[in-house]
Amino acid sequence: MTQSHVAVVAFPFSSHSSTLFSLTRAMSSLAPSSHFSFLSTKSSLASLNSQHLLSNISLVPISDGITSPDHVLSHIEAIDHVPSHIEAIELFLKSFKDSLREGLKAAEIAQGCKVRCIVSDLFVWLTADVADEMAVKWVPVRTGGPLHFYAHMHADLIREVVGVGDEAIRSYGDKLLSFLPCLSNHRATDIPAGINMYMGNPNFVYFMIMDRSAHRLLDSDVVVLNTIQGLEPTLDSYFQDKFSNYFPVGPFYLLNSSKNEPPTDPYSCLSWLDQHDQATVAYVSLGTIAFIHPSELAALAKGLEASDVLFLWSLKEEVQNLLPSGFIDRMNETGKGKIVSWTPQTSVLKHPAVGGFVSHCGWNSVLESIVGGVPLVCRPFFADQVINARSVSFVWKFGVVLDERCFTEKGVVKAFDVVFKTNEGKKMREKVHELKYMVTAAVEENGSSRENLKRLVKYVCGF
Ligand code: U2F
Repeated sequence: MTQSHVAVVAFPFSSHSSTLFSLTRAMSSLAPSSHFSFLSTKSSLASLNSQHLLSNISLVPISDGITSPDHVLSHIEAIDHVPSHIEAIELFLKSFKDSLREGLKAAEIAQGCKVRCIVSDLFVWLTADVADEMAVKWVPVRTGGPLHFYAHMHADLIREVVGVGDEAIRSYGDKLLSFLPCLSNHRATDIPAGINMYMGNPNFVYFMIMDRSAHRLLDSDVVVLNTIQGLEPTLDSYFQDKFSNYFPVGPFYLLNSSKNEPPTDPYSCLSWLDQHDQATVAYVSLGTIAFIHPSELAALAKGLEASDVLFLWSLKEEVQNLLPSGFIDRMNETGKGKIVSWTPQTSVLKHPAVGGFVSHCGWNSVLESIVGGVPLVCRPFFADQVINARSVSFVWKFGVVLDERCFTEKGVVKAFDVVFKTNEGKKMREKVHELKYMVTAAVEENGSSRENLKRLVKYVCGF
């Protein structure tokens, strides 16, 4: 008989749902007599690696907010290069509460058991209202970089001290934000653009999500983070003081026993890497949603070709079509680089041939780079990526940020020279190895993330 029924609610865009699914699997394997209903949109559920589905997890579809089957997302073919998912997010959020109520009802009927607790991605902060209606606990989970949320939780103070708008940011210059202990190594230009309303439209849906969810989090006494105790000690102290139930249980993807299963590698990336010497290949991936302008894409391609470092590039097929003509063929013929639409990234980063990672600094990629012991070349785009890139280069010192934070041919060659050929690069490798030991120890038996996971399971399942 099911002891308790826990609902887990995903944000169905980018890597958010698969990250939360990793945590769900880890919780469910510690609580075999509890049931976990994982709620997300149909397409997001279909993208999960559900061969790992345990018998006490069920997948529950909720609406994506698209009411007519003929609805075509207007940005999909956008010539102004607005990412296609923005309108999809707006539609999803519009009907979210109703969809969630329906999904929860269906889950309760299917299990014959009331939901006792709702764990949700912080990005679907509206879940908290539904949990209140049902008089059950809401347990918010931050899948991305926690420091970024700390900044949003202090948005009013940052606006007051730094000011608002591009000019305010410029005149604050390179001064460190020492008025906030956890951001005392960061500058005004590192904080999320939505806070100071610079760089574009303040109504951008991501800014709204961060703002609302940070406010909602301030009212909560519980938070789950995809981080490791000790990685950012000042931040640990803040969260520990602020939340009576603080659960740093990352990296989520390392909590599951299936880590020993062979990776899915449809493009034979690992055997390609096997042919190369230690630390001679740069791995390039800009995550699941960052959009790169074609002119910058061409600059990156030129830089990769001009440098004498080999490369493996994960690049979606539709974006491969935007590469300069002849580039892919030349790289294949010369063996200089391999371009594929998907890689088993966590295994790639652990391969000895990989000596550097060109990344947008999405939080999962940062954690996976640490676990692989690989220095980063950072080209952050938005959200937490800018703050993460600063932490990587200035606080943890295992990477470089590209000049002007964007790709140029010269910039790529210069960054590769530093990471692959200099003493500075060697030091970065040593630094990232120190972090790697801390992070991997946390998920070992008795490690901090393992122990915190046990506490979390007790908290959500109520035993
Ligand atoms: C959003 O980030 P992204 O999904 O764009 O990027 P990551 O957090 O780095 O996650 C990408 C995941 O996809 C995997 C990779 C990561 O786990 O291993 N992957 C892969 O397996 N193979 C590939 O060829 C390419 C990727 C957001 F944009 C960020 O700002 C946030 O930090 C992040 C987390 O919430 O979500």
